[in-house]
Amino acid sequence: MQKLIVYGDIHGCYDEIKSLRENINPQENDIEVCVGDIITKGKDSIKTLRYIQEYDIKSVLGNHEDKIIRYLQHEKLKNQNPITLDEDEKNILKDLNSKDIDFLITMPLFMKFKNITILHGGLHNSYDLHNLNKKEKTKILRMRYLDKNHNFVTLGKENDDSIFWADVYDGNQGFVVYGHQRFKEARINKYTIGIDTGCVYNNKLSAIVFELKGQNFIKHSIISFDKIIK
Ligand SMILES: [Mn+2]
Repeated sequence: MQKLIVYGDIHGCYDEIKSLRENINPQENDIEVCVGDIITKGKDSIKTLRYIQEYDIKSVLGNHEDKIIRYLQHEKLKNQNPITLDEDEKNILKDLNSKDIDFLITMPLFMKFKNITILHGGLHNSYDLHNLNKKEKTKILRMRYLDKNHNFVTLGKENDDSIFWADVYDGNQGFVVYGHQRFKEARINKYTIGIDTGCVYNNKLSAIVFELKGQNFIKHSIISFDKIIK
């Protein structure tokens, strides 16, 4: 039976993605997808990026890949680059080869497999994923909280009235698997599952494994691998 395997934010945690994947033991016709943020923060970003490519694992775009891509695009314009990279990002950039860059720039904002939609941050009930405007595209990568009128709340501006997007999402763009916002355990709502369990913050790396039954992928299990703390 074909499986759809979705990995949470890896952030350069190479040992953990390798171990988690070996535990899941994907078979030849299974589909493997990352929710983005494969790189940055952790110790092995490049090694992780190469591993993902080597095993033909797909990924949607994360805000951390997006930042590197936007930096590269600005560099081509030869103007003052408005994006500032930290040391970690500079080191990653220095080690990227042309294949890595091709992989990064072709990461899509979302992927759909039957009834399952995979994206990095979140979405609003008004969004049509196949017809997003520029602002909506940036929000797909970054969405966490909405205000009481369901407008996007910038990171750090959330308060007691803020609503987590997944709590009001009505399922109109399919069942969404997302990352970006980290939780101690995978966060399950009626139409969503948040799969970033903060591996790079010393918690664990998680994946959700669906099985194809008829025309739909049905939730099967959540598998995690604890962060290796040396
Ligand atoms: Mn993120």
